Amino acid sequence: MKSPLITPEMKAQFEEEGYLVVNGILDDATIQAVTDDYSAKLDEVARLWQSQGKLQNLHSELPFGERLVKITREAKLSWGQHFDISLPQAGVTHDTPFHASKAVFDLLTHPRLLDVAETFVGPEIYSNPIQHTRIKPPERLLGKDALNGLNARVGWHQDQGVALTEQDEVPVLTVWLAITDANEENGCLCVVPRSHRPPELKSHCPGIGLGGALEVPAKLVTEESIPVPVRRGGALLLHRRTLHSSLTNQSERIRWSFDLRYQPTGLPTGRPAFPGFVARSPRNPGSELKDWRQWAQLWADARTRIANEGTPKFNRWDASAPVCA
Ligand SMILES: O=C(O)CCC(=O)C(=O)O
Ligand SMILES: [Fe+2]
Repeated sequence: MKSPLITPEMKAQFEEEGYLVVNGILDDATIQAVTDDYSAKLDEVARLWQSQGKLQNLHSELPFGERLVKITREAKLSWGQHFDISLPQAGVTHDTPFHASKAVFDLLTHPRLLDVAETFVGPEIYSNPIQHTRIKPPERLLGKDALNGLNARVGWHQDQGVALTEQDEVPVLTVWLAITDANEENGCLCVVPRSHRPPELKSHCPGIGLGGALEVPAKLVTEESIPVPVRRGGALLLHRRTLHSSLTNQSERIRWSFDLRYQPTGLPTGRPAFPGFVARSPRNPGSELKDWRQWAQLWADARTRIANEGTPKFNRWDASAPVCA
C-alpha cells in the first residue's frame, strides 16, 4: 500500500524540489537488530585486524559506535567494504568482503519502507542493487589511505550519473536511511533543490573524489545547496537526478546510513553486473524474494563471476574529457 507517512503535499514537494525528508520509517526494534548484526561484524573485523597485527586491543567492552571510534583511532583503517552491502566497482576478487545478512535483508524489505517506495514507484517494487552501508567515524581519525565514500565525505553527484545509461528513463528512487541522527556536524547530505529538473546530467569525472570516486567537479556546482538533517529512523528521499553530496563527519561519534534504491520491476537497474530482486509484487507474489540466504547467494555469485571475468563497465564518463582537466 501507499505510505500513510507521505501526504499529498509531501509528494508534491518531492516532485517540485527533488527531495523529501520522511520521519519515523524504522522502529527501534529494526534499528536494534541491524546494530546487533553489525556489532557481530565489527567484532569479526577487529579480530581479523588483531590477528594481522594491525590492532592491539579489541575494546570488546564498548557499545557499537564507541567501539568503532576507539578502534579507528588506533588502527586508522577503513571498515567500508567489510560493512558494505554491495561490491566495489573495481578490484573485486574471490575474497572481497561484503555484508549480506538477515538483519539487512529485513531492513531492505521492511513493509513501511516498501510502502514509502510504493508511493513513488508503484506497487511492483524492485530492489535496485546500487546500495551502500556507510558507517562513518570522525573523519580526522581515518588514515589517508582509508578515506573513501563509504566512511568519509562524498562529493557532488547525481545518482543517475553513477549508473549506466540503460537506467536513464527508469524512475529509481533513492532512499537514504538514517540509522543515527545525521546533521551538519556529523556529515548529513546536502542537496541542490530543483536540480532534478533539467533532463541532462551534469558532467561527472571519474577518479577525482576521495578513494578515486566519480564526481561532478566543484566548479560546475554554482547553484545554492542546503544541508538536510535527518533523524534516526527517518529517510531522505532523492530523485535520481537531484545533485547531492555529504559533509565531513566532524563530530566525536559515528554517522551511520544505508542508501537504498527502489524502482518498478522489469526495467534496467543501471548496474547489470550486480543482483537486484523483486521486493514486492501484488501481481505475482511468488516472484518476491523472501529468503535472505538467497539474496546473500546472489551477491556471492556476482563476486565469483566478476572475479573470474574481470571488471564490467560501471559508468558512462570519460576521465579525459576537457571538463575533467
Ligand atoms: O551518505 C553519503 O555520504 C552519500 C550518500 C549518497 O550519495 C546517496 O545516498 O546517494
Ligand atoms: Fe548519491
